[in-house]
Amino acid sequence: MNHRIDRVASATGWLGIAGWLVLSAAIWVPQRAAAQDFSVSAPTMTAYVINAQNNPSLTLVRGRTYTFAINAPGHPFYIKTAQVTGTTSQYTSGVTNNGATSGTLSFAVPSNAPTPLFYQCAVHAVMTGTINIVDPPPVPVGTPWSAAVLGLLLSCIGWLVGRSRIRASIPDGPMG
Ligand SMILES: [Cu+2]
Repeated sequence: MNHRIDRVASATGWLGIAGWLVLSAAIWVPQRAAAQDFSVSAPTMTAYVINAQNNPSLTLVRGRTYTFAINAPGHPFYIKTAQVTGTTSQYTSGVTNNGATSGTLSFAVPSNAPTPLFYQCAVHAVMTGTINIVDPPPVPVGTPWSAAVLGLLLSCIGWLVGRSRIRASIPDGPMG
């Protein structure tokens, strides 16, 4: 009997672990993988080149962090709330190194970030583009959460069964 319970405990424990792995994969991996980095250069004074496109519109997701690898001497790269040159209308929440001409600008998009925002060269009016800010896709209700609940339930059962089996195997003592 003990061997059978042992196998049940072991199997439920592994199912519990599998449930958590499914949860992790379903929720966290897509969130991480979706964040993307941008490479910014300024070969002319007519457009930023971002990931090989001239002044592309970008779409960023609230709650995610993006990095802009900037190599644009003479073209300070700003995240702004309006398409104006100079240093006014900067959007600063979650932004580090706003106005960089080289190095890394990172943007941790706040949950309340407005849309649209813009990137804008401080010197040249035409070096600019739209940054659309969107909400993250909702976590699908069905799969990951039920997998997590099932996994937690199974690991609890596995733990309880395993514990009772261990207790049953402990001798009562010399007088027992
Ligand atoms: Cu410029």
